[in-house]
Amino acid sequence: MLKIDVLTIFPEFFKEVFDFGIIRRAKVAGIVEINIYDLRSFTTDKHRKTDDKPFGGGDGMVMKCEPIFSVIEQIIGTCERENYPQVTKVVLLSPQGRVFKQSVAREFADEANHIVLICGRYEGIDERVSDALVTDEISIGDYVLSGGEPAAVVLVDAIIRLLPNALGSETSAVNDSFTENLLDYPHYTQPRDFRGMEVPEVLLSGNHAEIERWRREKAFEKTRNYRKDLLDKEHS
Ligand code: 9D3
Repeated sequence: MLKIDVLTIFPEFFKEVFDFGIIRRAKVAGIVEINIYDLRSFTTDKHRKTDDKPFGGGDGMVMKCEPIFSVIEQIIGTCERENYPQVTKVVLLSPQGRVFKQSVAREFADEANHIVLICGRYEGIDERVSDALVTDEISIGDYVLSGGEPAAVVLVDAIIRLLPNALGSETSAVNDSFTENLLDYPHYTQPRDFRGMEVPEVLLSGNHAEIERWRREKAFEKTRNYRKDLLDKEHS
């Protein structure tokens, strides 16, 4: 059982997002447990402040470290990274992190049994969180989000579907090394003729060797056209 804890100042953001499809099924099957922690409830001051003005001046606000240290101490039992169990990952979602890839999802799915996701907001998070608590800093790509919450959803989805038995018997997350760095081939279903747009003849032929060859060719063609970087790149 993988435990995923999400730390956020917007717990409502996650209320429905984990209750559909593969994630819901994995929860019901006892493959994963997901808990949302409201950082505001770990504040101790009268105004329940999760952020404050930056030392040194400047625009914007910085997330305070105390609530984050408190919740980590409660859920892991220590807020010293050196004392975490080997299988515990404390992940800070941030634009400064290493970019999330399928290989990173696999790494987490294979190695962790407890993943804590810290969602930042505002201009940033007090650096002492990274210095003392965080084992992995992750970005989901080169665009600006308003916080780490959407990124946390992306990680949770990508990791859970890689867990043993998370997908139904009908599908498999085990891609062979050949298709892993290729875009998918085109898919068609009924009707055969939709407003004059016809399904490629080869798919109706019943010749499975032919079909396999066509799909492989189309996958390469799409990858060459849209994602040449995937073909150039070294494996994984
Ligand atoms: C406008 C503030 N920016 C000044 C250079 C820095 C900045 C701080 C915080 C930009 C975005 C954010 C909030 N983003 C995330 O917390 C985040 C994120 C992202 O923005 N892009 C890709 N992955 C991620 S993971 C977390």
